[in-house]
Amino acid sequence: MARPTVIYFDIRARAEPIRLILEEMAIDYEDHQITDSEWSELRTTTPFGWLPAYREGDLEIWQSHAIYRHLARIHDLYGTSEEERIRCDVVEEAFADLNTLIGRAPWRPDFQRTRQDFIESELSPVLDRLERFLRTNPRGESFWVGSSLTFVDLIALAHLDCTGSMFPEAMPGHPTLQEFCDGIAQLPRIAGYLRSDRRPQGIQYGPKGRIDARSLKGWVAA
Ligand SMILES: N[C@@H](CCC(=O)N[C@@H](CS)C(=O)NCC(=O)O)C(=O)O
Repeated sequence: MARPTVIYFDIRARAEPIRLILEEMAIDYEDHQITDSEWSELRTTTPFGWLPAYREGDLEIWQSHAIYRHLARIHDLYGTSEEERIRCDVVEEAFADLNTLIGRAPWRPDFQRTRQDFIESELSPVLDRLERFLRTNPRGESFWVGSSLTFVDLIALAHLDCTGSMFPEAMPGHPTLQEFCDGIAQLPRIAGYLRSDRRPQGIQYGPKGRIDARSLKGWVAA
């Protein structure tokens, strides 16, 4: 396999599941975090006008979920039966919805004033439903699908971690989700990555710029 390159911004967001999969598979990769000026040039050449993109030799992929699924297929992280693959797809889409919800929230007008209401009336119900769905895995709550790791566990960790950083008040009410995250975060390679300086400190972008994990003041409740 040619050394892959992940092309994205200096944040976790949609590229973090890609990084987590490559880290867990112990694949050496380049994490190309582009600057604003590089992006204004590159944007016009991209098929959809968005990142992330992924390169592996001659292969180029331009949609985040196509990248996740490609990596899942080639690294055998896509379940062991059609039933499990369907459950992977369902979980993948449910987390895409969560990512959209938390990614768009900071852009709402006057968001800091309505933040608590957002957590109670929008975010927590979504987390409740995700938690209920995790509990329907007949093989237990350590994984979303079956009894071993799939790519959707790494998507789930990426987006739940992001949710917990931006909205820490929302997570304590969801102990099963938190225990799931703690379990995956303890896998040796994932734990090594989470502690490393390979991991971007930026979580998402908001109207005031990058939301940084080292200084969440202004995003978490005062
Ligand atoms: N459907 C695309 C959406 C990607 C997307 O929304 N990317 C955002 C960052 S998360 C982007 O490239 N924004 C740059 C811009 O709008 O200029 C995917 O999943 O890859």
